[in-house]
Amino acid sequence: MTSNNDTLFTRAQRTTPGGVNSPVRAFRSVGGTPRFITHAAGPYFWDADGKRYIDYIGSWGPAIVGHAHPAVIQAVQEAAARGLSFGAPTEGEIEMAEEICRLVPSIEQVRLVSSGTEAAMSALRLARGATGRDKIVKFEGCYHGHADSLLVKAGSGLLTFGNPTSAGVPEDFAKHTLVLDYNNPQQLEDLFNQAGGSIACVIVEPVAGNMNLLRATPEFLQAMRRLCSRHGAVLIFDEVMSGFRVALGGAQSLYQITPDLTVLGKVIGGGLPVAAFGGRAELMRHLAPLGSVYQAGTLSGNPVAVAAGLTTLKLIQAAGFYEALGAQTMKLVQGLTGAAREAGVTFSADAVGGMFGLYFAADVPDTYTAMMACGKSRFNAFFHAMLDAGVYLAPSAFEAGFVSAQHDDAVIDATIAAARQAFSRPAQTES
Ligand code: KE4
Repeated sequence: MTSNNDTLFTRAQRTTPGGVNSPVRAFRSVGGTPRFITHAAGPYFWDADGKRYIDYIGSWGPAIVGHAHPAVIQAVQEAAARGLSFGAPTEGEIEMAEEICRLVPSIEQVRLVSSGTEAAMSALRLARGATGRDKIVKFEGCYHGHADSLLVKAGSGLLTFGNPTSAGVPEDFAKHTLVLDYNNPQQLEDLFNQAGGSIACVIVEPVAGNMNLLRATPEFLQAMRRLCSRHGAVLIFDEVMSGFRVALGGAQSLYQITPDLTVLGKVIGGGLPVAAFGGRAELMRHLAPLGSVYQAGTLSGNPVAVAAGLTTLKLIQAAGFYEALGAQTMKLVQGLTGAAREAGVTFSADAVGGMFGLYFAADVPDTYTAMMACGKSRFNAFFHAMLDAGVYLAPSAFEAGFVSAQHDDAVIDATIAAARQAFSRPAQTES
C-alpha cells in the first residue's frame, strides 16, 4: 500500500523545491520519505498514515513544554480572537521584553523579530554599525541562520548536504567572514593579534547544536570574552537553540560569561514565529529609530506569537522544570549508551539540559573534525530503525535532539527499548 507520506511528498515536490520549506526536513541525508505530520500532542506527533512517533525534534527546540500544551493553545486562541496583527505596538511586546531582560541579565534592551535568521542578521549589522568595522568571526560547523554573511562553512542543513558554503553569496560578502575552528582559543588569539582592529564581532553558539551537539570548552569562551573586550569587538552569543533550552538563563548562565549581544528564538515563540536580539543598552541605542542602524519587521512582536511565547516562558519557570528536563534527557542518553554497549556498538552520547547528541564514535566529539569522523552511515541506519519503531530522531547525523517536559519515564523507557532492537540490527559498513 502506498504511504500517504509518499503521495504527499510527490505532490509537494511539484510546487515546492525539494517538497519542503526547509531543507533539513527533506530526509536527503538519511534517505527515505519525509513524514508529513498531521497533529501533535505532548511528546508525540502523528504522520499522514496515522502512525504515532515519539518526537525528539520538538520543532527543533520550541516545543519544550510539549506539543499543543493546553495553556499555550488557550493563550493563542484568546489572542487570535482579538485580531492577528496590528502593525502597532502592544503591551504584550513590553511584557515579553521585560521577561527576557529579567531572565537573561546580560540583555538590557531587546528587539523582537520573526526568526533566528533575522535576529542573527540584525545583531551582525548592529555590531558592524556600532564599531564601524566589517570583519565578523564565526566557527566552522556553527549555524546562525541563512543571512549571506553567515552562510560560510556553516552547520545544520549546509553541513548535512556537504555544502558548508552556500552558492549565491558574493565573494565580496564572504571575504568579510573569517571562519575559525570551534574550541581552538589559540587560533582565535592569533587572529585577534593580527587583525583585532578590523573585527566587528565574534558570533558563536556557546553550546553548538548544528553540527550535532558540541559543547564549548570554558577556555574557548573565556578567551573569546577576553579578546573581544581587549580589541573592542562585540561578543555575540547565538542562543537561538541553547537559550531557555540548556538552562533557564541559557548557556551564558552555565558558563558565567556575559556576551555583549544575545540572539534568541525557538523557545521564546513556543512554536510560533518569535525571535529576538538584545544586549547592552549603549549598543542597542544604535538601532533605528534612535540610531543609524536600520532594522524592521512587519510582524515583529506579533501579538498571537507573543502570547504563545509568553505562556511558554511562564511554564518553564515552574519550580524544578529544568531539573526534571535535565534528568529525563540524562536518563535517555544513559539508556541509549547502555543499550549500545550491550549490543557491542561503538556509540557515545551527551546531554546539556534538554538537548542531546548521539555519536557513532567511542568518545563524545569535542571538535568539528572529530564530529565529522563519527559514523554517518551507522547513524542513518539507526535513524531508520528507530523511525520504523515509532521514534523520530533528527533526520541528520549533524543535528541535536530535544526533550520536552512531557517526555516522561514511560516515553524514555520506550525509546530505549526501541534502541535495543535498533542497535541489534547488523551494522552496514561506513560508506
Ligand atoms: P531560524 O531562522 O531557522 O528561525 O533560526 C536560525 C538559527 C539560528 N541560530 C541557531 C543556533 C539555530 O539553531 C538556528 C536554526 N536551527 C535549525 C536547526 N538546526 C532550524 C531547522 C531548520 O533550518 O529547518
